[in-house]
Amino acid sequence: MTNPTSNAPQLLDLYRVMQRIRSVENSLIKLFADGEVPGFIHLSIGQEACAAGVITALEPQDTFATTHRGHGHVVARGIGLEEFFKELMGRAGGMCGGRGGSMHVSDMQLGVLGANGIVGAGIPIALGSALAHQLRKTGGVALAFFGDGAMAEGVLHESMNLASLWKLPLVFVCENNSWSEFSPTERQFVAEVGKLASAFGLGFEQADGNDVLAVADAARRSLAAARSGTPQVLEFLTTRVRGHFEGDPQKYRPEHEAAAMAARDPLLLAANKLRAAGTEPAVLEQIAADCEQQVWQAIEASRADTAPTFADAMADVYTKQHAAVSVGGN
Ligand SMILES: Cc1ncc(C[n+]2csc(CCOP(=O)(O)OP(=O)(O)O)c2C)c(N)n1
Ligand SMILES: [Mg+2]
Repeated sequence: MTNPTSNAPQLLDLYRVMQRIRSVENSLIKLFADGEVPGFIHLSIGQEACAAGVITALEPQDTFATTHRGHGHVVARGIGLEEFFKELMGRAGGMCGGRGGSMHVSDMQLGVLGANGIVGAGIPIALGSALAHQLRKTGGVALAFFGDGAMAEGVLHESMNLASLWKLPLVFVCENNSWSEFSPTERQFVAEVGKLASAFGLGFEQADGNDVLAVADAARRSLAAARSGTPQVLEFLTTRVRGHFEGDPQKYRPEHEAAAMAARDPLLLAANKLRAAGTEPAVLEQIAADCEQQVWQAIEASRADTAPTFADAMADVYTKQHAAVSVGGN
């Protein structure tokens, strides 16, 4: 059994990351309700341990592709909060000039290959990145985040096949929150992701996705194996606390889930362990206060920024060639 006191410094660092994500997501609930964030947003409240635990195990040269529910991953990787909020609020200073929003957050300098609105579509992007790591001998590993909703997607199966065939430095990371939009996983997929892993000859590990230390340990093992040419699959069992998208009334969801999820809150679980190891409650309160302050400072800066001009909003949408074709009526 692990000694809680010896893990406390690592757990406190991970708690900080989880709290930062939670503060970002909580602020977005309010911003979205107030009409300050256009489009759809999918919040990762309840899944912070997956993001914090996996991302902490990455090396600087590693890369990852995330999903429509990707705020936690990019925040854990250290994406600039101002650029992030400006993007979500449709401002010119966002990392995509305010044109992409929540489902297009990215930062190539940090190896963040982008969020993605198409289920499963980040997986082959990560596969390509893993191939680039292998060919260029960067020593890096690529990660493909996906949800249980992507388990039945052909592109996952094809990517697993190629990863195994070419021995790519790739980790498939399934955040299984047991819901895909409004349907439970068992209504979507006949098998389990672990069985897919074994069918394709990939290493597999499953862990409690709300226990941040368990996530970090599993991620470190998988990354080490993938770095030496044995691609891996990780499955984290976690909880989607909010609706599929912000504003989803969730009438399809059994009422008892809320209490079960509250008891498994990853921040609560980590805070309990930290207190048991002697961390003063005031330390945790200060972390939350600091995160709030940083988040709202970034939001104020975003509010002060302007929307992109019409010309900037249209830039890079079509190449000249395509523009000419579309004008020509094709
Ligand atoms: C190819 C494709 N099919 C369907 C959709 C509609 N859609 C958006 S999110 C989603 C469910 C995704 O569930 P999961 O992968 O488990 O991720 P979660 O939302 O639980 O994080 C679906 C079906 C889509 N965006 N892309
Ligand atoms: Mg899901």
